[in-house]
Amino acid sequence: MATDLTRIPNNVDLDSDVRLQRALQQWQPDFHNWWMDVGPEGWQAHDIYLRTAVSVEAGGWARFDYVKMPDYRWGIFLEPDAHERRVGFGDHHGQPAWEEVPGEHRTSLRRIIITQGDTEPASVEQQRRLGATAPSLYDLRNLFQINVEEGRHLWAMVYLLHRYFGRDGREEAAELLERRSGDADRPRILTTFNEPIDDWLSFFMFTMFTDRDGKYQLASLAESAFSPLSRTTRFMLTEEAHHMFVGETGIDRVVQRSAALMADGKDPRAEGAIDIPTIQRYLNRWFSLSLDLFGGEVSSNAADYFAAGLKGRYRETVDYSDHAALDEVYALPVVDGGRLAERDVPMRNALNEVLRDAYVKDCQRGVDRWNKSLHAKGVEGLDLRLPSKRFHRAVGIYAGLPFHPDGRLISQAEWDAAAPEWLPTPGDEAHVRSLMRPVYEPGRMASWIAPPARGINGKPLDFEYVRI
Ligand code: BYC
Repeated sequence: MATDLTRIPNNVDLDSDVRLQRALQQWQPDFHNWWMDVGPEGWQAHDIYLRTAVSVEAGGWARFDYVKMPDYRWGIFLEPDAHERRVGFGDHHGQPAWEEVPGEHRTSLRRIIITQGDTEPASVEQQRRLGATAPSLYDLRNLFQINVEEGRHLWAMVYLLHRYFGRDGREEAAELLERRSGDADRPRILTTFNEPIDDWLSFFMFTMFTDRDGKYQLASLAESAFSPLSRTTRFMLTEEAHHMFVGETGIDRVVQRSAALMADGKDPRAEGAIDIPTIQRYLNRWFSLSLDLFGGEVSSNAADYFAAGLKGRYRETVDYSDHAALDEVYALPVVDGGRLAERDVPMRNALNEVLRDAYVKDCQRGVDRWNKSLHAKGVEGLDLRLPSKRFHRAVGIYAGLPFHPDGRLISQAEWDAAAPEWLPTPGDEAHVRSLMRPVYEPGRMASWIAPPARGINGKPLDFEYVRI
């Protein structure tokens, strides 16, 4: 495909940077090929009612129109510069923020940007087959909106690699299109981004829990002393909000549907809906997989990133007064001689855990909302719960150890016996899969999900969000 960079909406003065233009011109056709190869399967020629970012001006940054996905204008946007921005934390606190990459932090910064960038195409690959089974045109459109925006987030990281990291940045940008989610030889970097997402319950759990990890990681990068990273992640966060909305309201609608059936004395499974215990098991799975994405509880990487000013805490500038975090400790429950005991960890080494705590609180707010929907229909005693941070972990100090969802360390035999109550069983998966049938008549919903409260951009629910 001919590369026409004038079509890339941007606020980074792309026209005046010939070297950057050349790098992006080489990368763009590869991105297009990647999108056609492993992007949304079967929908590339359809008109989709999409939001496109066209500027960063408050209130006016997005435009809605019918677009074919391959023609989506993946733009490059950075939030405007804060005047005389300063490093907000760590050992360089108070010094002027950086407009270029300091040599001593180049390797770490590049690694953070690559890891962030790698998750974006990974999620598109994970979700590529969901278009065959969407529960409504509204949901189908939301899936594609998320997919194109993850594509744009990849562009955002590739812009940083091309603009600030020279030749090795360009090589890394190429590799972002070469790894594949779930591939045995060239997997995506982080664990969770290699898990398949083949059904819509998993998709809503992923956008609720895994995209929310994105929110927290991006927010901590928004604090970065490297201003271009801070500015681009701040703009990404505005798009991320919609992804989490899709997840949180998606699960809420599944819960509402099942609660309404139960209120009528019916069994959700028998009625082609999803029973609450199955929803709980999917929640347990995706919440624990997403907790892994924060890294180890005790991490010298996290301490180094903080000291250097690369990655701060959530709302570092607003919520904290001590930006050095040198004198505090974090009381961390660790397994010691077969029992849990608290150990004080120097705060800088516990920053992954501090971020994870902020994340858990945010997830709890969503779960409370789902329980409200249960109670509104008079369903009591089936409240959904977040399992303990220790449950079913594959990364960090609790990895592979048998923990009860309430956080107690149990024996392996107890775990083996109870795991089918806690994690999706083959029977759950078969039931959920059996419900995955496309419903593509405007305004109609699948049997297992309630309609959303409202349509998109003021349009009615029976609007043709995807032209079939
Ligand atoms: N999988 O010190 P540790 C999003 C590695 S989601 C595999 O404990 P650290 C999105 C680690 O690399 C947000 N490996 O962890 C959501 C290290 O390797 P080395 C994505 C893992 O480094 C939905 C070793 O284990 N953004 O945007 O403090 C849709 C020890 O690591 C994992 C970011 O993640 C894992 N889960 O923290 C679309 C931000 N965890 O050094 C998009 C950038 C750890 O021994 N990334 N390891 O070779 C980071 O800040 C950090 O890399 C992490 C890990 C927070 C992920």
